[in-house]
Amino acid sequence: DVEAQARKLFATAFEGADKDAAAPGKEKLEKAVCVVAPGRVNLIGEHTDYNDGFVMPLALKLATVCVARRREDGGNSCRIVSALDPSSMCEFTLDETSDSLVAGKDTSWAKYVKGVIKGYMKELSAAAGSSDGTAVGFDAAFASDVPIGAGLSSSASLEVCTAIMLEQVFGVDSVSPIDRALRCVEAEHTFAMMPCGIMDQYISSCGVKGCALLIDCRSREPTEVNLDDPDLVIVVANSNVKHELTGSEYPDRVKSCKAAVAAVDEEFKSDGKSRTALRDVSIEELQAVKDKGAIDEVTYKRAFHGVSEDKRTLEAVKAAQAADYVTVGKLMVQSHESLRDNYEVSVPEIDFLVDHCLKQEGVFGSRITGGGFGGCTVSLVKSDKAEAVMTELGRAFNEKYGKDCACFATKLEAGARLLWNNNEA
Ligand code: GAF
Repeated sequence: DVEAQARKLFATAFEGADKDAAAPGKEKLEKAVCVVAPGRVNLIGEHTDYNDGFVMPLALKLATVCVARRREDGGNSCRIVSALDPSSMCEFTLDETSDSLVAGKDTSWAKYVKGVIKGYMKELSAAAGSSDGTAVGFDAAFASDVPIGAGLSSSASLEVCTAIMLEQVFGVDSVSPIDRALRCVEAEHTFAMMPCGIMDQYISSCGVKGCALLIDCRSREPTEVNLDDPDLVIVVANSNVKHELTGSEYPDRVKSCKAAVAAVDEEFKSDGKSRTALRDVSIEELQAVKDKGAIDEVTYKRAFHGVSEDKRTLEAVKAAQAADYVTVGKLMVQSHESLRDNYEVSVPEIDFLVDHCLKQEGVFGSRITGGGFGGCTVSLVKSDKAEAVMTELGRAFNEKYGKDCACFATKLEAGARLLWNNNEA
């Protein structure tokens, strides 16, 4: 299990434990804390978060775990290590005048950790209690079972895990879970150069057990949607096509959406309405600016997806609240079609998984989930059919592509939290 991995890594990396001898669960880990932050899967509301729209994700059991301890000598250096590559320990100081916390200097996995630290420097300096405001460093070991590049928010879970680790290690209690998520989004923007919305970090930080969250990405208000239904299973299938969202595909789509908003705002400015995001735009207005030639066909398609996806998401929430999974499923399929044809973020392997899943008995709906260009599908399935659906998906995918797709059924988990704190006697 991931917690055991993180414990063991901490003991071997920082306590000199013999890596073969450290018995799981028997490490000392004095004065250490252990926190967890989950990955996520999004049921519907894709590529809407950066348009001030609506999303409906849930937190997974797959998660990043961190065991960490404040430096006891009061120094400001940090050591971080990841179970993904235990040999690549990264050391740096909490010194904003040095290079160590400068965006762009580190392109390794440590950039996510450093980006979050940067956003907590004020609290870390205050927590140190030193007269010159120098922050105290820490040692931290990370382990995760969120697959990387699978569209399940491995990087957001690392960021949120880092944030809650800092809060726990340094006794910071002034940061709300939503504020924590926003700081992690900032880290993603500035240190990973990814202009993402707030969904991934938000659900990793604020997830609620048994529920998906409808998140209004403008007001940042969450609404719990209880899906803890024994008749329903959420199935995730990983195409194992690695998505790399660091290329231009994602930023290009963000830009297209903004261009459509600007064109509509310009065209209709005499009505005095303020339009700052796709959230404020209607299909009719989009059509009008397209007809005038103010936006091209591709920009129109991108924006059309965003506007129609918001509507679908709100309808899906209503249907889910009424346990009308047939309607939720239909909306998920429409979402997939729009992501495939209008937003153009799907790939053949994902389309195959969705199409094949929809042919199976007991499937309400299926779609691509996350940023796209590979990654996973999410499907709503009747409980008594879930095993058969997963087996058949695996078989058919292997037959077609000669490789496995990892399928799993997930429960709806809680967001980031403390697992234990050895400072509390
Ligand atoms: C990625 C981004 F990080 C999210 O903010 C969101 O835009 C998603 O793609 C698409 O819905 O996961």
